[in-house]
Amino acid sequence: FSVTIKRALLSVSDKTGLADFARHLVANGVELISTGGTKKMLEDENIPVVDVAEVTGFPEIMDGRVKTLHPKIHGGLLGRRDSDSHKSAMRIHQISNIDMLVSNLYPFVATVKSGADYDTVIENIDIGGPAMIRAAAKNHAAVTVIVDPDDYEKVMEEINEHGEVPLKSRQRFAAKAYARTAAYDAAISSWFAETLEFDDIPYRSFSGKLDQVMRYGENPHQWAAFYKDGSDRVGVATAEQIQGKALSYNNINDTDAAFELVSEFDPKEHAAVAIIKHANPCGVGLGADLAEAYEKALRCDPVSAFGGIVALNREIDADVAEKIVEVFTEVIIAPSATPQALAVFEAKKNLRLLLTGDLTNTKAEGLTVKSVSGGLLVQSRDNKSVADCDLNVVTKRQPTEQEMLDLKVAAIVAKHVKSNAVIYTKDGATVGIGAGQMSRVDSSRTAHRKSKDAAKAMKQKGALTEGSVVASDAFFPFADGLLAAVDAGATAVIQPGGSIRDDEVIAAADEAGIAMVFTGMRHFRH
Ligand code: 93A
Repeated sequence: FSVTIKRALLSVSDKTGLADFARHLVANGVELISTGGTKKMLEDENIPVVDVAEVTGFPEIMDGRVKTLHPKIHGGLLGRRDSDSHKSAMRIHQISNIDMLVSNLYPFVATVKSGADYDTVIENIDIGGPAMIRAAAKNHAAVTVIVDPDDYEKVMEEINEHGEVPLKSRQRFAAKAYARTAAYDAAISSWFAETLEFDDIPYRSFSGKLDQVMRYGENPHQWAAFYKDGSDRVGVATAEQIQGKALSYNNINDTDAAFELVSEFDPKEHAAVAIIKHANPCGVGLGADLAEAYEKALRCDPVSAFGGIVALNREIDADVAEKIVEVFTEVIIAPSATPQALAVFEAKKNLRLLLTGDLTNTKAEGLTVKSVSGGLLVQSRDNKSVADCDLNVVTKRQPTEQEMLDLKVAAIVAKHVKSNAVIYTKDGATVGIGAGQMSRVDSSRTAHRKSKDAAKAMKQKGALTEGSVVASDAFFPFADGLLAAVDAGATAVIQPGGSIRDDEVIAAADEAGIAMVFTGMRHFRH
């Protein structure tokens, strides 16, 4: 049978590009049918169109809740062109074929985002649109379904070239259509769950829109793609890339980690810079300005900083830009950059620069998803920090004011380091980072050893950790982890507390004459 398009139904909320597309269809002899708003818009453009009510013989009722939900529409979309019984049913009931459906849905997500009230959100659940889209997609053997204005161009080209839309394209559009209705329903279901705090909905879906397919994943033999979930949370997904090659899978992962970390520091209080490798910081520095903060961050582990990702919490100026380009850097991310800083980066063609306009909201709610064999692990994101804790000094010695500041910085950095995380800080900068070791003592020792290397690189004796303070992402199960920190030269410790051997650990701290603060909040990160 022929799949020449004779009749098309157009019913869209997003009317972008529709007039040109409709004109093209009319020029190719297609009859158009439309619902109220779409019809009005086409008529305003002088495009001939038939009212859907004329086709159904039934008016739009209930404020438009029922407009296309009718056998004349659904029969026209679903009838098999190769079935005598279908053809006979169509004849008997005076149903005509609809060969193309162009539909996009009531803007449910945008309505939620706009902060609309409950009733308005409910009214923006589209019923007729998804029903038609699913029907047309099922009958892709004969029907073309278009849910995305970005596809109009391709369809026009195909009609020009073949006089029809080829089967392969109709199949592709059908796949896209079901992905669209699935994502739409997922958004509705999530909204109910979030708004009404139903946390036991048996099927919870997570959906995103394909943004880019990468050359490869974490390794060259792995396929990878970036799907954006449409949330307006500022970050790597919303950033504008000013220069450099496309971001790789690892770049996106690391850049996200970097920006989440610097966003913890209020730019009005401190300039903050984080240098990230393999999603762990290899240096974090605070300063009066970014240049100072960068120098302090770099000092912690200049060897690892090579090929790293640099995140900054203020507008990048030329001073810090000059310093960053001295070290081979993969990606830079910041809220903004001065024209002078942009000029410095421009000379480094391969350097990827991302500007976000703002810091990310570290307090935002949201979910993190991780796949395991046979399922997905889902949890609310870790949106708390040391700032939310009641701090409790458990030792005889109180931390000094400077120690307290550094303890808080260390605790914030520890939240962003893979467990077991042990972080030494001094004068508003990390001086030793122990990440991802299976034992806390090992993390403590690794940080100490690396800090000796860093001291050597600066032609200093000993280790940078001498006279520092230390944070641990989880409690010290035994005194040995704490003693390793004392051994590295720490004078104060911050940790969640809560071990059954807390007394032992506190006694060891008192004996060593150091101060210890309990936060009551663990920050595992795996
Ligand atoms: O309210 S609905 O769920 N009931 C329907 O029967 C129906 N038919 C199409 N929504 C329905 N639509 C939707 O109306 C389409 O999906 C589209 O988003 C919108 C287009 O309406 P208008 O042409 O009046 O702007």
